[in-house]
Amino acid sequence: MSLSDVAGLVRSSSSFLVTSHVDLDGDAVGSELGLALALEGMGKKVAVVNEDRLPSRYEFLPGLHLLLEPSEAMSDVEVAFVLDCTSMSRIGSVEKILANGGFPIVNMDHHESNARFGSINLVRPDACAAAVLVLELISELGEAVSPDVATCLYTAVLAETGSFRLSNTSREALTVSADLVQKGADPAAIAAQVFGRKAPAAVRLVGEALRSLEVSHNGDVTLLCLARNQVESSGISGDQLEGVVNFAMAVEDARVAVFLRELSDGVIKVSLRSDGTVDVDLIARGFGGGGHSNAAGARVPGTLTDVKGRILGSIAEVLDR
Ligand SMILES: [Mn+2]
Repeated sequence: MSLSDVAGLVRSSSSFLVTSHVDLDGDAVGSELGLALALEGMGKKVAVVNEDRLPSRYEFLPGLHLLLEPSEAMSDVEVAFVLDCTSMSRIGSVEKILANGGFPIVNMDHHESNARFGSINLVRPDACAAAVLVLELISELGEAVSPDVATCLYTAVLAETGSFRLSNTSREALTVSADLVQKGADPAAIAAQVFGRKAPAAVRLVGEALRSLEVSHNGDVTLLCLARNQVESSGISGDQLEGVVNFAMAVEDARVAVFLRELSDGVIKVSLRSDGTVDVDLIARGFGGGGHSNAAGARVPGTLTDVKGRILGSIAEVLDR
């Protein structure tokens, strides 16, 4: 099945559900809202449904009126789109809606490790972001890209390329971004929203994370962590900590950077980055997570100390190979 088959399915259907992975990031949110707004613009009924709440830094995006709670998801879905998501289990609780729905699932993703779980799978690992696939579908449909859609998709590319710094900052990432600016995305305004909206308590909490820095394995591995009580006493929501792992990756000579955050249910959220010489997707998959070779994550049950030991052990195994 190809892009034109998906376009045909869109034309012949009228009610859509759009979802993505848990631990919503910029590519997930931007791709979802961009696609949903484009479908709405075609006169379609569409809802964006996620397990997670929208991270506050993305509350500026257009299309928030299309977000529904999983409990509010409509019963007349004809087609579901799963964007930027490697497997059904990464969808979280929304998986139940899809598993029992009886409607086709269009899996649009750019992760190498994508499990091809959809009725239709459009997976292109060399795409810098899932948003690029959304843009290709809109173009296949012959629809114009509105300034609102351009804003969502540009935000996705900006976030997914780490502000055009990561190894997925391809020629395509830049040409697509230039095209989206042409269509109405405002780079400075978007960057200010995505990177400049932290509460003072969140900045102090990032400071606590930075003070926890540990460097090991002869400087190859850097690690930051935050315990549950640190996050809870700060009173800020964990989504304001997106990107903290990049501070660990900024340490000179670091090959693998780790950020561990203890969630309220005793699960540790693990974020991994690499300089490109180590495949952190492989490491994350060993803990039930996944991602890309240079940026991946997992949610691991256990105490901070226990999970830290296991993650560092797994990284050491790869480095010593
Ligand atoms: Mn992505």
